[in-house]
Amino acid sequence: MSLLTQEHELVRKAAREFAEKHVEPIARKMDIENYYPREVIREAGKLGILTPTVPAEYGGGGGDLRTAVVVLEELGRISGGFSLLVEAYGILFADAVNNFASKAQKEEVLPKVAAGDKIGAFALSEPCCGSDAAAIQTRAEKRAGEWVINGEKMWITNGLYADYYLVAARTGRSEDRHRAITLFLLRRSRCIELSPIEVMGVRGTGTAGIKFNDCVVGGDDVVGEVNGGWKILMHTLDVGRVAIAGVALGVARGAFEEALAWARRREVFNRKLVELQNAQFELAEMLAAVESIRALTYYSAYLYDTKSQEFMLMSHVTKLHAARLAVDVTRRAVQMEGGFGYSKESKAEMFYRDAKILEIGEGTNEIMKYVIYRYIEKNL
Ligand code: COS
Repeated sequence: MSLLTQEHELVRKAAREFAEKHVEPIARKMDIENYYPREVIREAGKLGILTPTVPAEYGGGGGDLRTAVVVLEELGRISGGFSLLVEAYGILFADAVNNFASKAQKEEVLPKVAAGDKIGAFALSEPCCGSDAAAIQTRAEKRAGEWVINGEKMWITNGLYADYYLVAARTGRSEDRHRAITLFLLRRSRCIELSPIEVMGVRGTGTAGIKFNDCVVGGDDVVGEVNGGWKILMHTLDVGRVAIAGVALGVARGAFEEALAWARRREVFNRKLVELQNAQFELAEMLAAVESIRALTYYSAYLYDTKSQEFMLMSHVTKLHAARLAVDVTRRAVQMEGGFGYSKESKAEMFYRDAKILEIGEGTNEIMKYVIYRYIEKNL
């Protein structure tokens, strides 16, 4: 049984063409100059690629999670940075808004974000707390019927350029941890102070530190319910973890293709590199890893699309393995290319750096194991 339909394959074709035509020319510029591809984002918007799961009535791709994974795989094969940018944009921000925001909020935000005219960012992590999300300190206080937000966020993808932020803030006591967190839709304004963060890989993604200085929003800017933000965060991260596996799949595939092309053209000891059994075994290891990521990722996306109870566990199993395997495949690709692989001329070098964040972002490997162990404790 194939987990992908003909429709998914059509999306793949369109995403691949888009990636080769529009992303390939700017992939290195993103990486080397930390260039944020504002124009290519607009181009992606025209095809529904930015927000694969947002309904077509809002200008999104109208697909399911498998559709999103197909898109992220194809983008990641060309640029880990562009794929991650779209993941944070289309899943963490737009899919969350689509799933949990009010009709009025969706009507305001989604058409512009889906088109790439306005940028959306998901703002959860803070300088104090990444893994321990229930400890966040950004605070929203009710004053005269409005909410006033103060605090600081960190590592926010697309944060530098966003017009809309989905902000997690504390709306009760710190001791109440995850039961006192609310999500707000915050529009870009002068109360927001942004600072760029230089990162090792997935560069050109507009990663920012953000300070909120008395940002005022109305009661109708609450997304979901007051003190009900945690459920939205966890659901969004569960989905995001499979989407990240889609990025990992693309990056690993891209690195494998690089290594294969290199081994076929490189001459060593009067032979092509690919004729040496070590190179053949390495390529076999890489493809085996790529196909393992593929199987896990599409299976988990299918579990979500079919509302299976197994989804939550499998999203964590998948993210854990996909991220590790992507680091392994990209490391092998660099090794196969030798000195060239270590140079800035090589795409394998970029993929290797791009892969590392996948073991950290949207839940570290350790958090994946924490959640999996909680499952064992409760169910087995
Ligand atoms: N999906 C759905 N629900 C989840 C969940 C998940 N993945 N993980 C935890 N929960 C639920 C628990 O079932 C529990 O629910 P109840 O209050 O109904 O019992 C609640 O959330 C609190 O869970 P727990 O007691 O395990 O909370 P902890 O604070 O110990 O742990 C973790 C929460 C570590 C799982 C959470 O903070 C987390 O995911 N951290 C990583 C954050 C992250 O990925 N940041 C990166 C953002 S990059 S965009």
